[in-house]
Amino acid sequence: MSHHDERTFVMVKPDGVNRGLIGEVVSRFEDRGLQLVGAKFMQIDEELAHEHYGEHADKPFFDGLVEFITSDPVFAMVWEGADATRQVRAMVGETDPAESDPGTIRGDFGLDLGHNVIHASDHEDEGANEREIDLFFEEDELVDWTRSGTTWVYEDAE
Ligand code: IDP
Ligand code: MG
Repeated sequence: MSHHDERTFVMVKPDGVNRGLIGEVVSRFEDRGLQLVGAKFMQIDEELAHEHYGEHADKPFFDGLVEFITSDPVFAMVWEGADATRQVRAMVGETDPAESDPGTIRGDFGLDLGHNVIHASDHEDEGANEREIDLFFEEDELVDWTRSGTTWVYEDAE
């Protein structure tokens, strides 16, 4: 393992999928130099939605959030790279697209808190990345590999 191997969970939500933003989102992380190690186009069921968003179970928006996230397919991904969880969150923007800077994914593609295009593991929630990866992916669905371009991303790459 090197410090380039941090993994984080990312998901294009049903609004992003319906708006045709899967490719755009994937491109941004690829362009940054992060490496894809897993991806799955899937529909989230009620049980998985409750587990994934369990921390929000007592919030007034919870039922609507579960209904939204189960309403249509999502594109779930695992991205790997140095400081991946924090870097991806910075690229995603604030929870509310209206408060997100232009240049971030939510700041470029969203206007509404309830439809904010993308989910990414919270870097301030210790272990959220591993927990969410385990929830959505089996071990054998993640690929150990090194993208050839990655050797040019890091000065100390082997
Ligand atoms: P995050 O996605 O930026 O980590 P969280 O606070 O973890 O934001 O909330 C999870 C998701 O719940 C948000 O991405 C958004 O889809 C939804 N959400 C959060 N707060 C609200 C709200 O006040 N109204 C409606 N939906 C909300
Ligand atoms: Mg969160």
